Amino acid sequence: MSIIGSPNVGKSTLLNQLLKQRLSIVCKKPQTTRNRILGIYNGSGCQILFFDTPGFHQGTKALDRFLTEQALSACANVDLILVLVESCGERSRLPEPLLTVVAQSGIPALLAINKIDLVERPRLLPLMESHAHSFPFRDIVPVSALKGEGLDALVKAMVRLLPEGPPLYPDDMISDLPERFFAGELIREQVLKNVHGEIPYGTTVYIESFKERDDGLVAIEAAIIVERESHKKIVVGHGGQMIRRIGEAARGQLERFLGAPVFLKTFVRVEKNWTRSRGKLDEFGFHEG
Ligand SMILES: Nc1nc2c(ncn2[C@@H]2O[C@H](COP(=O)(O)OP(=O)(O)OP(=O)(O)O)[C@@H](O)[C@H]2O)c(=O)[nH]1
Ligand SMILES: [Mg+2]
Repeated sequence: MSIIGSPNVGKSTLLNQLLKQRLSIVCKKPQTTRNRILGIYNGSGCQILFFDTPGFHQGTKALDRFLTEQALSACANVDLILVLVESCGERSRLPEPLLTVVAQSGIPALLAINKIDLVERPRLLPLMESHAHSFPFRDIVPVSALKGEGLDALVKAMVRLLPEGPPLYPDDMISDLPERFFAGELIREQVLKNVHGEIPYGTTVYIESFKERDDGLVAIEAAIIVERESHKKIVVGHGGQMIRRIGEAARGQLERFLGAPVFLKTFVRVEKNWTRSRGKLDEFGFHEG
């Protein structure tokens, strides 16, 4: 099943809580997730395959179009769609263009209202009622992905709505994506956290090499790719201060994720306007599917 919704509503936080692992990177800034990411949930007697997706928004650059395609492709070939909204403010509204796609797909949809830790309970009921009138959701579940509230009820609702079948993956597997993909994501997460303004949106991380040595150490070389020389200066920082901070924080996260000591070498490379080029997206691993 797929988790879809506007940017920043907490899709990746929800996936991580369900899986009890930091699989998909999370940031307080929107447009964090860039790929459709499979997470495999193994509960008692059930396996649920989740796709985390980029927040749905309508930009025009090649990268924006890629993100939208990833979100939309998640509305096909699944048994259930989980739409996520927030419990107050602008993002508590249903994302209309996405709902149109869901309606056309004919796939059953479930709504989760997230971030209920931020609102008073009496406010939720009118919101749930209004959303129930707007779209034929099979169920509506209030949750707090951050605090882990309501997740049992959410999983129950999903199990009820999903068809039965044999498990598709071994029960110790958590994703089908390679470790080097997650390595790039963990480094990009640190760029998002440490570099402010627009720069992280024009940044990607390309893993040039990923080697597990015989002594157990994992040696990773990563290029942080930016759009302009002026961005490179900021990501490198005064006397290399920023890139060192990003590298150190990322190395800690990588060691936790891989469960092994990591030697990480990072450098910054300029690729002019790569976010506008379909060819460059392909080169950096933004593949359809
Ligand atoms: N208070 C509160 N914050 C939350 C909750 N769930 C997520 N957040 C925060 O919301 C922000 C965005 O979370 P993400 O999980 O990155 O959101 P997303 O929908 O995956 O965002 P994109 O990948 O950019 O589309 C982060 O700062 C989270 O900590 C929640 O239940 N309560
Ligand atoms: Mg996300």
